[in-house]
Amino acid sequence: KNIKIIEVKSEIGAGTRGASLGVEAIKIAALDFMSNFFVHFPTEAIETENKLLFEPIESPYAKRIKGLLTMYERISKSVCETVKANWFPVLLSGDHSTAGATIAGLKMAHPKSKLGVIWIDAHADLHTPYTTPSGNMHGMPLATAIAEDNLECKVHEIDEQTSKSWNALKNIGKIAPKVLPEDIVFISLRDYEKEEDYLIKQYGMKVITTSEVRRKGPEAISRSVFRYLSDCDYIYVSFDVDSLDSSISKGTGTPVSNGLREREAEDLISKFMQHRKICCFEITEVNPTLDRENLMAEIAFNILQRSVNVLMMN
Ligand code: DIR
Ligand code: MN
Ligand code: MN
Ligand code: MN
Repeated sequence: KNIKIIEVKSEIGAGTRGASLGVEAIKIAALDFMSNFFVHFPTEAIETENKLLFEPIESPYAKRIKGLLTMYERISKSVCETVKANWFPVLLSGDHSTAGATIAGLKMAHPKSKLGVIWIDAHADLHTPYTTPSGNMHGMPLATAIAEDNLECKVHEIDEQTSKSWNALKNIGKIAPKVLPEDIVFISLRDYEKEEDYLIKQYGMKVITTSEVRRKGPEAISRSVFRYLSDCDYIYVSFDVDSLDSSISKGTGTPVSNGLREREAEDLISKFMQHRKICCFEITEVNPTLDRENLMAEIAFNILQRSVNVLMMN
């Protein structure tokens, strides 16, 4: 596969500042390891809307959603064009909010195909402006991908502007939903709210816990994931580094205990990358301002490098 790197130094979707520095921190990790990894691949940098952080919040239940919509347009277009030009997109993003745009771009490139998603994350990222506990958009990208409002679990009333922007996020590329909820697999999910649990149960989404990964190993997990997604034509892997255990993931905005070990994540992800249906890989939520040394970015770089090596052999 021909790899193209797409950088998105997004910051507006997270609740803690610093994720926009994650991409540079990963490159610094490469330099510290004396690796010339980044020399080998064409890179496109997507313009961000981080300037909005200096302005007052308009939508408390969907913070800076207008900026996110602008980014969804840019990212989905870039991902779509990358795929159509026969490149394999590897996204390095700041916060996870933009992953809904990655999914949109993949669907826009293959509108008639069925897309599956492997979401490696402590969180489900299935909130909507109607249910969010924080207003942070990085808790919502999968809800945009499945075009879900979750009004059954409604907690807040939404103003008209917010509702317009939310509908625009769901309908980006004029295809909704981009993925069916049943075609999403969560890995190491362990910190989610009851409104997200409602959707997971209602749609029967697949959840693989940290202890299952540990017990069964990468081969068996990978086999069961691809069997589960066997009617999908293409599969996207989104790797939120907070899926890793909090003992090694201090350098991310929302660390959670009982997560994956570095080796478990690396072995599993590189196993996934061997599969012919894998069409895109994303690493997100590295926040070096929260870290001791640059550990989180170094782990992310190791996983990136091994995954890309596997992709290039396939
Ligand atoms: C929580 C935390 N579910 C929220 N989400 C995070 O604010 O929506 N996602 N940290 O990565
Ligand atoms: Mn996430
Ligand atoms: Mn997360
Ligand atoms: Mn199915």
